[in-house]
Amino acid sequence: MERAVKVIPGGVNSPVRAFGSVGLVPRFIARADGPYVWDVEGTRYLDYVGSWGPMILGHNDPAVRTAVQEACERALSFGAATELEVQVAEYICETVPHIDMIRMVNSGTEAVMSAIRLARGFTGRNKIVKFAGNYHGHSDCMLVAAGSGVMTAGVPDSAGVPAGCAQDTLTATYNDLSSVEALFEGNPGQVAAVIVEPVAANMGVVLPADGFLEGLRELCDKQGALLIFDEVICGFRLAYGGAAERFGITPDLVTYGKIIGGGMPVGAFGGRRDVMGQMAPVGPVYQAGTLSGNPIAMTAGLAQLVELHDHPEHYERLESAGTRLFGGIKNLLERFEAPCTINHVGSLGSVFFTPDPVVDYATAKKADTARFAEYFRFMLERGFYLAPSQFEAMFLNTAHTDAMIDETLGAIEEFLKA
Ligand code: KE4
Repeated sequence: MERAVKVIPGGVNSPVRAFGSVGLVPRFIARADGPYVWDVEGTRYLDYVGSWGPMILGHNDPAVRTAVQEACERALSFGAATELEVQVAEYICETVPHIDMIRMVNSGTEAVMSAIRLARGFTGRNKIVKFAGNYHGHSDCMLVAAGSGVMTAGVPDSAGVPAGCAQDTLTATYNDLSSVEALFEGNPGQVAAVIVEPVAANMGVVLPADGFLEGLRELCDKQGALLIFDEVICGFRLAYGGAAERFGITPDLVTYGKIIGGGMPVGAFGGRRDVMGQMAPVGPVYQAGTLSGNPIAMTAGLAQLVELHDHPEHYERLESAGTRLFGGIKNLLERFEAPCTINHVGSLGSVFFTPDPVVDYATAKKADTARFAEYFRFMLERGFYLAPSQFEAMFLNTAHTDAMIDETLGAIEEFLKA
């Protein structure tokens, strides 16, 4: 870490990795396999971060690894059209009902930035509605009341974002449809899109209230705005078709990241053909990327998606593992009357150190982050690697066994007793 901070700001290539809010020196990870990571001192941890979501099959999955190793024999990057990119796009369009067309990029941030520009280009409108506590990557206009690392750092907006950029970003309250209606009424005919994390996971996990997502769909239809589901976390996790499938809502555009790359840098945006058809080179909305659709990244992503799609039992396992872990934590919190609450869905969950229900940014911010830091440190010392922030999620993967989950519950029980 002393070496790192001399040459990398804060010693990390992404702020939330710095362990700032948990007051520890970050563990430098050397290798991973299945549900485990090992740090440079050889200490093994049961990993509940999974690279923040991508490692849904566990680390070093044989199907993904062998496909990548074999692809490397053929070269790393061409910057040219390849059949593989067509195969990946065809596969996703065939297996995800609401995706007519898709464009590959290199990160979730890039996917959201591109989808926002597309929505503005398609509608001819400038305003974008987002929700306080939702995090959509670090493009300028999305760093307004953002979640994840900015929320962790307690600075929901970033320096360096010109007022001119932020002024077109309107912030609503998650799970509060009236706050969205008010923004539409206050900006008639000006809202290009509403972008939402269909299950929020960047202020900790916050589930959509009954009718919330349906209400957004209706409002966007009524107002002529596009509904963008940011499924960078939910996509291919909450179901193969993501939150859109799980909750039965059809967005106009979806953004992906994480799982779609199988651990390699991949983002994507896709959806309605009439909207996607506005993208360069066939339409007026420009977007580009040297390494977009990179052969190695596409190989890793396709291998992971095919494994997930061809084996629905993976999703049954993720559901049962989530019920065991998060249901088990809920029982412990009740048994010890801990001033905590837990939100979870499928293989995603968060323990909040506040007794009140967490349904939006304001209630999430009530959490006792100092107490979370104690919990994090307690678990890390016992070999459990959690996301180093109250405002992130626990990510289960198919490599976590019931025995490992029960061990985790045992450690949490010890913490609650202490
Ligand atoms: P990336 O640019 O980090 O690939 O994706 C940005 C992004 C967009 N949308 C959602 C819903 C996201 O959760 C993310 C990124 N997630 C964070 C973890 N909460 C990435 C971890 C980090 O910043 O290092």
